Amino acid sequence: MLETTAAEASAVVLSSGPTQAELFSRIAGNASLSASFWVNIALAGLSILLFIYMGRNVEDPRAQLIFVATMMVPLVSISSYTGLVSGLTVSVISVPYPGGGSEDVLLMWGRYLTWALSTPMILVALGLLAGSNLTKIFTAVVTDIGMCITGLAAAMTTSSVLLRWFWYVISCAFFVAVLYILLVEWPADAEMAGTDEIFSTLKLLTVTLWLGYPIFWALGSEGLALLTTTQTSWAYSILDIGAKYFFAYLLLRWVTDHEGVIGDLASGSLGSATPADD
Ligand code: RET
Repeated sequence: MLETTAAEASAVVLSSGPTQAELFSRIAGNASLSASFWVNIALAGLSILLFIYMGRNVEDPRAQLIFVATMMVPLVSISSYTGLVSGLTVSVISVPYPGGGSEDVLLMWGRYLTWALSTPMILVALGLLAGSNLTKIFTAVVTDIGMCITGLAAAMTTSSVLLRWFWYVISCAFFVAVLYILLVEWPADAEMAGTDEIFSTLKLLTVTLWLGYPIFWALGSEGLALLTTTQTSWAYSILDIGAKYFFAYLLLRWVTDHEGVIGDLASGSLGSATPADD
């Protein structure tokens, strides 16, 4: 009886994996992996300060809303990377591979979780810039959250390799809806709003970099394991630098220089807060 209890207790310990302190020292002991986190903490911090400074005189409410949404991106990012570097939002899981077999991998699940907050902010800012209506902004945001949460499910599924990749396909389907809005709906809205030049630059940057995430997921340690955990982490960190801080800087610089254009955008979109019927 006592023996069974001891066996059960050790099974619980084994299945619960490394402690947060162990994960923390494991990450700290890998200089390159740590650097992939710290670079983003530093850049997010600098971006927050820069954007507060850039936004100090913005008065138009729509321009202010673009600022708030965009500033959330580095704020979420600094929290996300602090979670990763501290070992709070990482775990070791046994990833099953399509070719058979499985391997213990450091899963950075905090990334997917915080993307569900940061990427909708990017889309809200882009939708507002394009002068889009509430219906399209809502659709972009909910399909994007769907993409992030099902991506998290893909990364965390260890029971079946097939279901792991099925989640991946579901996430990609959500992503296609986001891409459709970015590539078809909003360019047309932006043209009518007179913001098409900056919108097309940001659209190109966003679509190109965002496509990198599912590609590196598939190639990385959580997918086919053609890349190591550290290489995968660097890939995401570099994509993040372009998709978050550089993107935000380009957008906010344009907004501060063209506050009048933003202010003139049709109040029929978000202003009336009713879904448009176009
Ligand atoms: C996952 C894996 C499953 C399939 C797809 C993915 C897409 C992720 C994307 C992430 C973008 C993140 C950004 C973060 C900035 O804060 C979840 C990797 C489609 C597009 C831009």
